[in-house]
Amino acid sequence: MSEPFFGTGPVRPAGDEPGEGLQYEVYDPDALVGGTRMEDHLRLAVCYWHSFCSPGADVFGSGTWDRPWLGEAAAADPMAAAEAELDAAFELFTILGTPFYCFHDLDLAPAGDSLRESRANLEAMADQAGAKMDETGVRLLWGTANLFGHPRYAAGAATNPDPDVFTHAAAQVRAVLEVTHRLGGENYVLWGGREGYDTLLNTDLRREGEQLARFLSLVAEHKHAIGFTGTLLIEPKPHEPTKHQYDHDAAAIHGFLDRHGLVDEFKLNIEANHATLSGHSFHHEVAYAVGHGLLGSIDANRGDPQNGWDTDQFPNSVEELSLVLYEILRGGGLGTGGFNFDAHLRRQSIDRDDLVHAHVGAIDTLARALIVAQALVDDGTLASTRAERYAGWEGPTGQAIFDPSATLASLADEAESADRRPQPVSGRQERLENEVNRVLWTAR
Ligand code: XUL
Ligand code: CO
Repeated sequence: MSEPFFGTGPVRPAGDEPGEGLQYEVYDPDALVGGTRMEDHLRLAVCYWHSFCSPGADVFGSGTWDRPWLGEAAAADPMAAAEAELDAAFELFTILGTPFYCFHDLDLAPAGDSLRESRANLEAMADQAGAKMDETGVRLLWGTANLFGHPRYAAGAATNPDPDVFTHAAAQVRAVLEVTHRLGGENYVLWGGREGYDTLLNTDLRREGEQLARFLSLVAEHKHAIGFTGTLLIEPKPHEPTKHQYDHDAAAIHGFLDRHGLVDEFKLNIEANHATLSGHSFHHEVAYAVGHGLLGSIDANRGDPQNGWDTDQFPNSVEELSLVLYEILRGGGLGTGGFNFDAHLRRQSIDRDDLVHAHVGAIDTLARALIVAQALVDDGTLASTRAERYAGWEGPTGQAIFDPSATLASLADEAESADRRPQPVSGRQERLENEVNRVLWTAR
């Protein structure tokens, strides 16, 4: 083991006696919330890419973060640089006490000169990651392939006009799906990085949709062929980098999967900032996924309310996350999924330990939101108000509408002959908002 990268020791759980060093305000892995350990509810994961693989550059300027394994070091000896990066990554996971991590193939290992060499690099680095996992007990929440960074993918991977790009993507996914399986990964994510278009002037929408469906069905077949029992996840995003991405939002993916007979093979990895980019709230996207049995996992971050792009900031809103966690708890929890921090520091956050502080704040925010969400479940006001609002559908008219023998005419005849005059009732929105705030302010 090299010199420690961070200047911080392990962050102590909130329940421990106060002492030296950092301590969580709220997060305590063993604390029970609704009878389940916090760690098991939240299944927290640190993402490799934003934390370790980027120097903090933006379109106006070069990197500002201290990541010594990037740049010249990576050019001189890419595998040694990847090992130094791996050391720092597992040091952070251990400091935070987070049970999971996530990676892209190219986060973990450098690309080689050929597909074969890239695969060999990935497998060699996966061996090292596996040894670190055994040593620390940290597990893999999901693996994924970077099918968007290299210029060959500028016009998409599966949806590229050139079929040789499709097979190149197939090779990358095969390699990282197998590595994910070997490392005991609990999910495999497909984010359609550039599966979309920049202009319709050169795009055959229908053909690209068929290509994407073919790719997804091949991935599902391979999952079964190798005996991978984890969950395949698709991550919705409406745009950025392309003008329009085919995996626009949860409902668009649901329709696409249904159209292509793939709905039983995939679930969704919902990302907060992608939800807001699509004009929905994070709450909406999670509620849609839970409501249709499609929730797989979460990429937790936030956007900036005053600008419109994917700023990937660490989450800090208990209010937003409480409603999200409320839906998740009511839906029975995350299953094989977890909360992955797909978030990065701001460019001016140049101290190494800023990465620790960012995660600590985000983890406490989630822990607090979990407590509020459980209190909302226990309080029951939202659930009972909703049940009461739809109670008519349990009664004779509601049942008759769904009776297969009903026709538009039979229902119309019954409405005319009974001469019922339905009365509007209050949606009680403000009262419900007050109820949520009451729990938010008082939950312990
Ligand atoms: C991009 C994004 C990705 C995926 C994994 O916006 O969210 O990091 O989560 O490829
Ligand atoms: Co993401």
